[in-house]
Amino acid sequence: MSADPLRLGVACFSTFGGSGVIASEIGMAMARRGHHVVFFSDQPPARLDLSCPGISFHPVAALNYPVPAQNSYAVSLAAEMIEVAQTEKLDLLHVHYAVPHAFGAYLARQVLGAAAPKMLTTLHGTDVTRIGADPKFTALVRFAVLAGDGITAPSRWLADEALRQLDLPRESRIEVIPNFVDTGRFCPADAKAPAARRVVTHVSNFRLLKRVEDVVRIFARVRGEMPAKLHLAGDGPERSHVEALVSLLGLADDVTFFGERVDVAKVLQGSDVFLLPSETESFGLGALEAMACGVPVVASNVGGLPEVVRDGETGFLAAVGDIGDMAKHVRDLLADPDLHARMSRAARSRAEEHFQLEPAVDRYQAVYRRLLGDARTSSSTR
Ligand code: GMT
Repeated sequence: MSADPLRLGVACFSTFGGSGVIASEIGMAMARRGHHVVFFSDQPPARLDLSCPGISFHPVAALNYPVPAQNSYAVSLAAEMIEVAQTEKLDLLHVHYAVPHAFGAYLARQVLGAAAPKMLTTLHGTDVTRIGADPKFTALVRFAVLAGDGITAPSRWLADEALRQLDLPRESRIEVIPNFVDTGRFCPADAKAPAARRVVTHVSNFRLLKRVEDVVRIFARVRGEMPAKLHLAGDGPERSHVEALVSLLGLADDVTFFGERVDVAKVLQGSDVFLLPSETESFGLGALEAMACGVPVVASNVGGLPEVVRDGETGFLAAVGDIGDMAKHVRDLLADPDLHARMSRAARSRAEEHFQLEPAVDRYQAVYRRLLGDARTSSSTR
């Protein structure tokens, strides 16, 4: 139990995506340390355990008025934050993904005035690389990000990209706290369990930038040369196109769609290679979770992925859209047990050595304390 518990408000997406996972894991770890953590979202985030003591959830209700209701999430979030900040005496709002969460927190703080909680914004990726990069939104995103007391990013690449895309002042401090994984839960399959047999896996929110059709085309090339299975977990706007491509290529018997309601660790433990051919990725949490399960990764050489996957060591990186090169790497891994075993061990070791959950939470806790002007270090509250 912490000697001096913090009272935190966390805003994040509830959808199947890394930012909601990271927000949930930090919040639950802080609650286990004795802090009080309130979550704000449209519904409980997928991996948030509401039975965890110290966690509470406040749904962000849509405006109960028909005309402006559609795009009112930031306003509804602000209203919820204002009420809860007062009743729960929140010390700090930690918003994950700038749009719309930083807007909501900014509005709430304006209303609360001097009594407002501090504000930390964690950038996650497309909030900068897509929305922030849209000239129509750049000034707005820049304003909301700078309106808080601190900024973090999960990779050096995204921090640099935010400084550039949002044209942040040179003195802006974006602290890089790499994403992390619970290596107890995400671990290699039990040696006694049946070994995966040439199973290629992809997990994502099936957005266009994930290039899930590339996953299917890469798999088709591999499948043309050896028996193999493709496991797809997650859901999103591209799912129906992907299903159509699977049928068109005659792969339906070898492809399984698990959807979102799935134990991701179990899916990863039943696979041999993880594929992430994205167009952009600030970090690639799915790749890290695969590595923690001892699954080598074949991914695009973009964004923050090289900070996660070591090319030629824990998997392979290839140019975006180079289906041939990625298929070759997948085939090599499936056909060469020694190469696979070596990369599997290296992947697990890298996750254990560089991306553990508790040290990352220590760093977030230290940022919270710093923003609150608290001289006590995070170690005094462990
Ligand atoms: O844009 C997405 O793919 C979803 C987004 C999210 O909200 O989870 O993912 C971003 O944040 C993750 C957690 O930090 C990162 O692992 C993903 O790489 C990042 N996605 C992109 O940059 C495209």
